[in-house]
Amino acid sequence: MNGAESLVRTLVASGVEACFANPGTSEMHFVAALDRVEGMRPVLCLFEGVVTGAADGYGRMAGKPACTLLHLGPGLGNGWANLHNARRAGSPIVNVVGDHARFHVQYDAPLTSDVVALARTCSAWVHVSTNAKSVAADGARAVLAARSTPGQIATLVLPADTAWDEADGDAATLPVPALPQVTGETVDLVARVLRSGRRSAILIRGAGLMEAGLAQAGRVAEATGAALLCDTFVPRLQRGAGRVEVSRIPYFAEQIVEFLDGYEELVLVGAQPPVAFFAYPGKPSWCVPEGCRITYLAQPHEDSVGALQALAEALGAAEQPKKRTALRLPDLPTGALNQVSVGMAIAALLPEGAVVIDEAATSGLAPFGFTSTAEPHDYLGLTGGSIGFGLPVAVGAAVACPDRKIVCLHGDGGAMYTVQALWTMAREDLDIITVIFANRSYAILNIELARVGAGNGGPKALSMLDIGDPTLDFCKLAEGMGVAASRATTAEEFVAAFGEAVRERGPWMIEVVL
Ligand SMILES: Cc1ncc(C[n+]2csc(CCOP(=O)(O)OP(=O)(O)O)c2C)c(N)n1
Repeated sequence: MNGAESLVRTLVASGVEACFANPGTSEMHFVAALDRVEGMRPVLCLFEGVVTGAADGYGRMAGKPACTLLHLGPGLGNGWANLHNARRAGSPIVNVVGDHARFHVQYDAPLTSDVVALARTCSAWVHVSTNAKSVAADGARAVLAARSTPGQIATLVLPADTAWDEADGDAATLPVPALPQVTGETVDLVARVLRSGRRSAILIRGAGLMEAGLAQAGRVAEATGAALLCDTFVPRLQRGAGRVEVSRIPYFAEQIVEFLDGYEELVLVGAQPPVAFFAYPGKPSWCVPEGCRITYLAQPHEDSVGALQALAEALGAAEQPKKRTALRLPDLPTGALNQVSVGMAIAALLPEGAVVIDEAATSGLAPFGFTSTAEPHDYLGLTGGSIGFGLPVAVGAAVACPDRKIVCLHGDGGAMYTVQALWTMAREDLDIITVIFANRSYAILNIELARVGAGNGGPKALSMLDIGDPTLDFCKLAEGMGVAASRATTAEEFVAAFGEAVRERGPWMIEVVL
């Protein structure tokens, strides 16, 4: 058995069952090992940004890591932006990067680069394997690092000779440590804060936004009157009918300030204090109201669901929250096609258990609003602000959850960053409906141009924000990659197309002409 096979065997034994890959010569032994080892699903992606985004989506939905397979520094560089988003989401990823054989590095061949330097900027754990005999154990450690709470990116650099040299066999898997518990003192402190009578909010991120955590948070909210909040961009939120609802913090700095105005106590559960996404001249970056006290119930690495439950008990809260979202579906829209009619249609037709991935940018507000009372679903947001995450994350979510309908809402600008994901959707026959909001513009940047005080923009400036010439034909792009496609110009056409895509299985793309 060579090093590559010992590594793949160890990864599979450690629960890593999917490999999103774009390999090259230095990864050929890893690729060959995939045939000799049962249990690893290889998924080819045609650009590394798709590889890393797919691994992010898989990690968010499976709650355990997939591995990537990237080609030296350039492959890692191409995949970096979606690793950044994944890092911000706390996604577990075993990021395998092939490199030159160690004896080859001295010759400075064309693909030689400082892989480790690049890897450090997006990874919590980086290791270069030095020996075919230890590469399996390195793999086991990488899985352990990736599976910490929250998840981390563990980059294992695999020099080609450590893959092809003889190994001793696979390595023992490593047990994942139990989650650190929040102390009773902390729970009591937060209970006192929430009983103080001061106006309070609880900002939750991570496991606390899953159904079980939300139920505990709902108990706390009903016992104390505290508001339940989540960040603008959440890694994963379970919402819709039957769930305890949280209010999402808005995007722009002044909106956040207004939204948080009057709160005197902010309790953080796996979250950081809210700040503005960007700095603007004369506008605040720090958005917590002056005089508002911040108390941490649980840090991101701690058991936030357990902490919320302990808090609910300490407060003597009722066993179950009384208030859960009631199913309320909008009427099917007719007439003009815009984000409101699209949002109504999606909310009305969304199947139970769907996974909604949101990179709809300026078209996302209405769909988010209408789906709040739709069938229960998961919602995944753009945690790191690097656009081009949605289509790849949809790929990974579909591989992780083959029995769930994946609905990917995307701006046309962002979609062009990683449009190759459509090809993988077709090749793997993934059950994904992609909705592209074709406004032919970088619309958000038109808003930002004025907001940052850069003026209204002349023809050159405005041309940098316009993607309408030539017109992108998303139907042709999708069909050219094997994905069934249709174009909607009215609400009726969208309802018909989305309804059909919900009933059928497999990848669909609907271009919403705005
Ligand atoms: C990697 C990366 N490059 C550039 C940007 C800057 N950026 C933010 S939004 C945006 C355009 C988004 O356009 P689109 O997806 O069509 O959504 P719209 O704003 O039109 O709703 C750009 C280029 C970014 N966020 N990330």
